[in-house]
Amino acid sequence: MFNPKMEKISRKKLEEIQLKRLRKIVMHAYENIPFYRKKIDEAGVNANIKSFDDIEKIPFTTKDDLRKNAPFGLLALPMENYIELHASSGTTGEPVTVCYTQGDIEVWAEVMARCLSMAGLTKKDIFQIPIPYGTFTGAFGFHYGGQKIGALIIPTGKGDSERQIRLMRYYGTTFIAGIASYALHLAKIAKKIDIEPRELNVRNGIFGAEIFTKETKRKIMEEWNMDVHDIYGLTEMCGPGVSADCDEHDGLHIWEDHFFAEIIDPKTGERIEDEEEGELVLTTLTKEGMPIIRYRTRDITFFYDELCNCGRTHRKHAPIKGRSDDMIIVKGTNIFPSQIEEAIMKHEKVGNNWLMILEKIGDMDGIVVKVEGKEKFDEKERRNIEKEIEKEIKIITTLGVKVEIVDPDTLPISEGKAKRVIDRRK
Ligand code: DLL
Repeated sequence: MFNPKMEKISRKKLEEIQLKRLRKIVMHAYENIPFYRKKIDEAGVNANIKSFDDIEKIPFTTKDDLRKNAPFGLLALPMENYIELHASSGTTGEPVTVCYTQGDIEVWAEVMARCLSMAGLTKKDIFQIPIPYGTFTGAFGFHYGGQKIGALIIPTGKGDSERQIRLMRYYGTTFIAGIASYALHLAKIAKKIDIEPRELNVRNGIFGAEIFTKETKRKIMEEWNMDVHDIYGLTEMCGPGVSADCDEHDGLHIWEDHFFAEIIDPKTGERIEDEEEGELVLTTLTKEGMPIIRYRTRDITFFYDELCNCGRTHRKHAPIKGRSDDMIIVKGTNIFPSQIEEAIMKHEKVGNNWLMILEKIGDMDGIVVKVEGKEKFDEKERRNIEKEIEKEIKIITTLGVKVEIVDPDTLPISEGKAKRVIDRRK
């Protein structure tokens, strides 16, 4: 563990720290950010909260609030205190901008070091970061965390997958990080240039930034012969580093001394019980530059009600199932792209790239799921695979969809987050 004292702290002490920090951060936001003062006053609540229940009275912050006050309207301190700026990759709509003080960067490095160490990173590792170094938070988060641990970092940055692979072989990279779908893309490119990913030195990887199903995880493990960890985070909180999974590979530990987490019913806004699925709401507990109170992440998950066998006392949430704004309603049924991915990834004969197209056929919604085959198949084989995946999707979602197996390398690829859904119904 990177910080065993804090990672294994008793629940009682952890909750004391949380409440103390929660009280301080709400007051800090109230006193220094006009947006929060107005919001809290208008809701007619007292910013001087006394208990965890009191926080429920404070209104939520939404992405729209951040956009309306962008780029610098939510800063709590004068400009000279800030040393770095990042912006969201804009998965849905315009980017959201955040600014960090020196202290905020230190907190980010700390939570990232805990996540990376949980995934096996040590000072002895050669840690390659094939993520764009730019306003996207990914690369810098991994970089600061890796530095804190003392690993040897190779900041290869954006793209050029062939070069990434050659550098892995040249330097003997042992640990990689990145976006989940890119790990599979890299494995494919390696094979194309006759490098077997399993024979490289890479033994550990940590990925996130987009839906990351068990099946995708298993595929990455197999392709690379490495252990794979899931890491979650969002620009509004710091970037990657809010939570990650330990070697139990069953749920992600949220660093509760830095983030206060609630799960709510997205429709009513009420808090819900552990083990019940809902929307994750996060409050930064230690972010001095741009504190965010009760942020509606739109990410769907649930809390585990038991503590983990690994000894860490910080609570776990399930892997993110999807975003409530990614949820698609087809023929009245709610589905998430992650469910389609789960069905596809179970099949041995398909590659990793897929796309879902929603269309109106007459008055009805129709879904076509295009999946790249591992190789070119003849008509009969293709039809068989299509039928098998259609059946699996039906089991998981109850929906009848049309699957089309297409030749390898014919669907668009992305070096950032994958775009899986095209909705042509409107
Ligand atoms: O994607 C931060 C990040 C970078 C996390 C690298 C992990 C690795 P944003 O661009 O602001 O930040 O996007 C945040 O991405 O609200 C989720 O919907 C989604 N997301 C992030 N991590 C995961 C994950 C970065 N492990 C949004 N599983 C979040 C599923 C994830 N979805």
